[in-house]
Amino acid sequence: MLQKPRAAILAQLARSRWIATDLPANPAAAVDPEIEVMTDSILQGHRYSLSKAITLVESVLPAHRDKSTKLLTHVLDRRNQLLKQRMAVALKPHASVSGSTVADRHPASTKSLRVGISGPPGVGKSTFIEAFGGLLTSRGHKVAVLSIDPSSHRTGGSILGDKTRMERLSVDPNAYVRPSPSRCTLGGVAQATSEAVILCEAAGFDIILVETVGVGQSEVTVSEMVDMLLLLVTPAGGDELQGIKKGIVELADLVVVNKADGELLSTARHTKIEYMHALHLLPHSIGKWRPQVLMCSSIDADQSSLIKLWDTICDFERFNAVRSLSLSALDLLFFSCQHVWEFWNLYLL
Ligand SMILES: Nc1nc2c(ncn2[C@@H]2O[C@H](COP(=O)(O)OP(=O)(O)OP(=O)(O)O)[C@@H](O)[C@H]2O)c(=O)[nH]1
Ligand SMILES: [Mg+2]
Repeated sequence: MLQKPRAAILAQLARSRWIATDLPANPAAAVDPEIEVMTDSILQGHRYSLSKAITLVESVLPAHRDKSTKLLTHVLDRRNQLLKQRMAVALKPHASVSGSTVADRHPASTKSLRVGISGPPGVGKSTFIEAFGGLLTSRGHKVAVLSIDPSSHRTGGSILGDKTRMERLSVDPNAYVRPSPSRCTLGGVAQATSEAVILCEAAGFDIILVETVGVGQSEVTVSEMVDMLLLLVTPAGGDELQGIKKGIVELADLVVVNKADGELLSTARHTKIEYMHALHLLPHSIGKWRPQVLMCSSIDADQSSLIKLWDTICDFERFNAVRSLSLSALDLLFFSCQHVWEFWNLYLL
């Protein structure tokens, strides 16, 4: 069970960023010098403090739970202040582009994109993240990689495997790779991962990649904490498609047929068409993003498929930005109509 303040923090921050400014201030957290120092260090992007903080939120010791709740609250408070300052600067007429305030230059005052990467074991998630993460850091992004693998306590080899498959990203100064927490339950792992996401954002990582093994329930959990869910599938015939749970495909914003290279390229093309047909049969709400199917190779040197994938992710972001703007405008219109109607009822009828 989540403790109440912790649950409140997570509920508010599961998807949003700076909206959680109304969180009740926690004076205890503000006066704890250790929390203060740690928060400062995280906000300045120091990865040692970030790792220490993630270890703290992963801990199940009661004393650590209390401390990590204080830390999360304080980190959120401070980050929200920085974001507010940044917004204020941006809204000022003739705001300077170079940025003169602390918030303007602060790594924690940028908006982040959370992408969940899921798929069956062996589909190539880690290899994909290594290649895709490298592409993003080369374009000036700061990328954090977190993984949810509730099976790792059984197999025991997954943590080492991921580290060796993300060799370059692990030593990239603009990337941060965090192996799976070793808790046994999916709920426990997911909670620690949500909190780790918050801490990585505070440390200035603007793209958070959350890797999960395709075991069904973990996709549902991950899809609730990310902006976009990417489902990696292997180039295989219809049998494979039958085997993948319908629910997982329904959750995906992008289906990516991985390993589309060499001898597998033509199979990948067929698989792509099969998934396009399958997605076409799923119900689709008007005004919502229609999931797309792409092919990709994580080992191709030219990276063109990864670049196309990134462009599609950007399209998705733009689509959702426009959608939320239109929804806000509709809300406003509805609100005004309601008031006109009340006024009409009260005074004119
Ligand atoms: N040809 C080809 N092979 C790939 C590609 N991506 C990954 N592989 C290979 O697929 C195998 C599995 O890759 P991983 O990245 O470990 O897969 P994973 O999904 O992370 O595996 P788990 O973490 O164990 O679930 C490795 O042998 C990779 O070399 C690709 O784009 N093309
Ligand atoms: Mg992996």
